[in-house]
Amino acid sequence: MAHLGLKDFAIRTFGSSDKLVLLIGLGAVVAALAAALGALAPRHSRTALAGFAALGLLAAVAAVSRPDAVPLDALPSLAAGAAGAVALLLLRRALTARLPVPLGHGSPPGERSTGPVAALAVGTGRRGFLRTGALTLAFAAVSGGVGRTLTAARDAAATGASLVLPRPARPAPPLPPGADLGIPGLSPFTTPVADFYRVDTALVVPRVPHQDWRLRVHGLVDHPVELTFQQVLGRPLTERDITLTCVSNEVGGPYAGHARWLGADLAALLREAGVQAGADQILSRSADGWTCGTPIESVLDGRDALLAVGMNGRPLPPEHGFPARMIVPGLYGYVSATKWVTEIKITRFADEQAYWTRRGWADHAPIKTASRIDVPKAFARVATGRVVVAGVAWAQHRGVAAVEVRVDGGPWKAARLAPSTGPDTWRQWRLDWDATPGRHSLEVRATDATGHTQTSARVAPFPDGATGRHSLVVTAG
Ligand SMILES: Nc1nc2c(c(=O)[nH]1)N[C@H]1C(S)=C(S)[C@@H](COP(=O)(O)O)O[C@H]1N2
Ligand SMILES: [Mo]
Repeated sequence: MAHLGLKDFAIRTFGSSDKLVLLIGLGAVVAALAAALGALAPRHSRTALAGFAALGLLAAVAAVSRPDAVPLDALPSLAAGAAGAVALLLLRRALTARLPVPLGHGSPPGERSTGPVAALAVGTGRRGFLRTGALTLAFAAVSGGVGRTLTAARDAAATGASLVLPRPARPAPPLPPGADLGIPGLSPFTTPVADFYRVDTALVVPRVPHQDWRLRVHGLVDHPVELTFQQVLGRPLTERDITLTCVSNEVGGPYAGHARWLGADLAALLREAGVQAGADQILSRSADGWTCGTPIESVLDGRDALLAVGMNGRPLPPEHGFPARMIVPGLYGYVSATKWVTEIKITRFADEQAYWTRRGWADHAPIKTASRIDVPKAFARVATGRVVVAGVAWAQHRGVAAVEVRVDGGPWKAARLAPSTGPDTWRQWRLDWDATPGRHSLEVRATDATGHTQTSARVAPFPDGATGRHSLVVTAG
């Protein structure tokens, strides 16, 4: 069970929006280790130097073990380790050079000041130590600043902020009035891009300039193709409302969002390439090396699978896959929604596995029927009398047929559903409840268009999505 827990932790921690916390934590740990090595240095200089070398090596191994790594990626880490060691030597020389008896083995005093490292030192004694320290800091700041400026310039070119996307050849049907019930605290029907959940294995968002981007379609196809971003924009584009959900979403969890996507017809692209008999998997790969296995039949069965370039009327933001990503209605994101996609290989499930399926997650993962109470919030205090209970429900590519709510385990009552926007989107719902004073539990369940009603059996997200009903407790009065 422990390894399942770890996988869950990994998909969420490295996946969700807590990356800033992760980065700050990493920085703090490295700073603490460096300080400890510095404290060690006066008495155990060899150990301290070895410590910096080990830190650099560790970081290099981490960098090279990333899915898209090239050997050169080890360089910054090795350089950082070496810089740490050199700084340590400089500072130590500066501090000890004036001491009457040199530390360590009794080498002649002259040797210490003529060594290559001592020649770099800018002073000796306490003043020298401070000056060397200041110079070391300045060097770190300048090299860090130069690095940041270079990445910022590259990022600006990569964001595509100035891009204007073509109009869709097939626009999305307008949303029926009332698709958004407009209830305060209820998730808006269309999730603003800034609030859209983010899940991926990338610690730093990949920045892929659209000018350099290519999509290669190959494998078990008659005509391999390679597309530029301009060529994708030149195809007839489809606009569709599709709700995305993550397999690691717990019952009542936040990892679902709705957007209006714009993209090229993925099925048409595959048909042009000519899928060969026997192929059953689309193995897609992102610019950062993550892979995803999608059943071919789900993309070719007539649903609106997209090679998406737009989200809510704008180019994809870098966090959500600029310049292009896959969107396949009805399947959890890890088997359908490759961001920063650069490669589509037609293959067979029996021959190749993708990033998460190699780690035990299911290779076929349709989104399970689910519902969530958004208002009132758990443990909220509400007035007695009429209380609006509201939320969202989803059952992508089947459609939500009914939502029911019950209070304190009593009879199920039908909630009022917002008008349908098709089988691939979530639906908002509301129920007016007459609250009596005291503590109450609220519970929700959805039924999809195939007649399946959510079970009460609680199952964890691993390996193919959670089941169970969302419930919460509120106090009226
Ligand atoms: N390149 C890449 N694409 C990815 C992932 C990833 O880790 N790397 N994660 C997938 C998962 S698990 C989900 S749920 C969706 C989330 O898409 P979003 O971050 O745009 O909400 O992206 C999918 N696409
Ligand atoms: Mo996911």
